[in-house]
Amino acid sequence: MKKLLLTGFEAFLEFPINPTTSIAQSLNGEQYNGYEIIGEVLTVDFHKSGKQLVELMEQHKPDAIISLGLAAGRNCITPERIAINCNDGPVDNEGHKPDGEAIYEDGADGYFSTLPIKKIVERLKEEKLPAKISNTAGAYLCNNVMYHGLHYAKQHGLTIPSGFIHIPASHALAVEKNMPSWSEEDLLKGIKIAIETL
Ligand code: PCA
Repeated sequence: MKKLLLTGFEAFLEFPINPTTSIAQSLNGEQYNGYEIIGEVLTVDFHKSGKQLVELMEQHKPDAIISLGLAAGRNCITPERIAINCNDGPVDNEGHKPDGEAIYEDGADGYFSTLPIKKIVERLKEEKLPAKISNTAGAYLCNNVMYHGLHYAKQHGLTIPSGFIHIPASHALAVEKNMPSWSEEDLLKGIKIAIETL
């Protein structure tokens, strides 16, 4: 059976809950749409998160990769179009604060997602789940992990679908912080629909 590497992130910054943690954990070991799902939770650490993804790629040799992250304040599911070769943004969970450095000195400026991002958005909307393509994943850890996955695939001649999807806050997080939110059920349903498009 084919393997899908599905990653989420731990909590970070002022957000005590990261809804992507439980999505990765709950789908870990499940079989869905012809894929065995390997669900893993990454740290929010500029020195480690990308390496963790690459190690998981080397260990499992997945046939597809979907990485998930929280985009607090967004109101819909947003597959990301592009990852850029830049680390910037607020402090990570280990206290590192980059200042616009390249992720790989010799890396491409950017890599486009190889997930079927248009199809994902169409299918989500057909199921009445709000979605749109995002043209920037920022320069924080979500961009960093997406870049690492696509860079590794390029360097190793892998033609697998690989990319990143940002999701809105869950209600549990929005109770703590005032922001747009979705039920955990709908977030999970949205990610399963994304997996169905592969
Ligand atoms: N979102 C952050 C990092 C971890 C997460 O879930 C981001 O958008 O970069």
